[in-house]
Amino acid sequence: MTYILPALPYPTSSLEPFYDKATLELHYNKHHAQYVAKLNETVQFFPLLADYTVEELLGNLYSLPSVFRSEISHYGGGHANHSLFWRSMTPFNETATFGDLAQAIPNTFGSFNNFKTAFTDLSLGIFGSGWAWLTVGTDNHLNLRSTPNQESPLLVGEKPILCLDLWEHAYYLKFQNRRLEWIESWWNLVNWREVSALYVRAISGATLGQIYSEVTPTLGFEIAS
Ligand code: MN3
Repeated sequence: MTYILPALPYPTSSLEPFYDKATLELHYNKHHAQYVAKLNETVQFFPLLADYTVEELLGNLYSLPSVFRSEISHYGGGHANHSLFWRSMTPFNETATFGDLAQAIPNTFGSFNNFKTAFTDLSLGIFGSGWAWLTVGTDNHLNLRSTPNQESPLLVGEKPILCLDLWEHAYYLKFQNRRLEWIESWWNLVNWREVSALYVRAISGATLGQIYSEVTPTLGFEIAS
């Protein structure tokens, strides 16, 4: 398999003012694209991996040859994490959650606001570069977790359904050292419709391929490539 940079489901200017076009384009065209290129370099001489999606690579990392593991964790994680990051944002202001997730979040965290506060605190507390996650755990319960660098929750068997990039490259051009402003800005962009769809597939027993490969609606925009 040759891994490809997924098309964005919205124009690069459409997340303004919450996510600026210049940062988004640099982030997508340079950072994410580089992870895809390096992942392809890593797997090119290993045809046994040809049938795996990037999520399946990460979910089965410890059954892969150890010589590739750190590269697949880093470059594959970088590819999978950013792919989820893009699809879990939308230019349409969605303040409500949808479907089963609208019940599961308050059931797990007490209220939607508690969840939001806990996720924000988690994001603020990450040292250095990393990610904040809402995941479906192996017991099908919702979890909050952070990971360093490009590590994916898929490495420990959890299925991420929402993520926030806390690497400085994700926000420094506009927000500089004001990480809280980036986090608060990003909340305006969460694509709850998509996160809810991922949740439903994740708790249904669907395979990693099925959970993440389903085509994301283009939201009525022409695809920006
Ligand atoms: Mn990033």
